[in-house]
Amino acid sequence: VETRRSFPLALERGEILFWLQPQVDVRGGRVEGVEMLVRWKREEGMVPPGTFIPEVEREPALIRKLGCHALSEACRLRRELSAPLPTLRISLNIGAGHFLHPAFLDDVDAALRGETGTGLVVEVTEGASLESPERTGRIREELRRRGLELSLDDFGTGFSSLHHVADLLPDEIKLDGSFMRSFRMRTNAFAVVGSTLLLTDLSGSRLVGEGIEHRSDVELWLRMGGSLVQGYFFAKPMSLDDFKDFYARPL
Ligand code: G
Ligand code: G
Ligand code: MN
Ligand code: NA
Repeated sequence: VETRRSFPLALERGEILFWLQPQVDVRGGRVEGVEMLVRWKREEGMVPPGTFIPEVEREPALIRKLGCHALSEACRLRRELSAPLPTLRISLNIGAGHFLHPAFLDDVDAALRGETGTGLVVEVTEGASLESPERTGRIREELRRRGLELSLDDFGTGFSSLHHVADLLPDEIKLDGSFMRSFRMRTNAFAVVGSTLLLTDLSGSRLVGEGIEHRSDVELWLRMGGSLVQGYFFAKPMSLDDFKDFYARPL
């Protein structure tokens, strides 16, 4: 009830902003992209999304508002970073309730304002894409027509079958961070990651490893044949100013 009333006001007041977490190509040794992660800037400090996103996601009007805000901020960020980093990918999270909303593509167009969507990546959870595979496939086509890419987030935590991935052919898959944790405990995660890498390689998409926290995670990822990672080992989500410093420094 608190969030339901205060979130729209927070949006109007400009208290909802995005921090950026770099996505690194550990093979090439460079920053390839950033994921925008929402923060609520209150007088008391930054509120992490865990405390309000679940409530926002339960309210279709709110998750759509947040998604529209993310889309327009992504376009703004792309303009701001286009000179120093013309090939940087900018990823944003779209909640299931917005992604499957009949007006989602209109919202994308409103944010693009006639520009191409090249460089923008829409992340949707594996679960959301499974709710409606046909619709997800159609949206993916429409996004692609506009130059945007589709990424399946939190991959491996749901019950998505390989059929689903083969039908959908997302541009990117983000392997959930829990695989990194089980990697460290030497379970069969190794086999799962290896086959997911093969799957993405053969289908011409990218696999991003999440939750990379240690140097040994990077080494493991490289040994498996992976290249793209995101995680605390390289950087936590940060402000735009901090990100500009981050990419100016060698990795
Ligand atoms: O940034 P953090 O690690 O605290 O994010 C926690 C959760 O909130 C993650 O599951 C992430 O996907 C979700 N999240 C972060 N930013 C956004 C956003 O802009 N929109 C939506 N819908 N979810 C987000
Ligand atoms: O969108 P998604 O659900 O993937 O959100 C990513 C979440 O994971 C964010 O809340 C982000 O802050 C968090 N995160 C990013 N890197 C790491 C990491 O290396 N370890 C852990 N535990 N969390 C991470
Ligand atoms: Mn994400
Ligand atoms: Na994830």
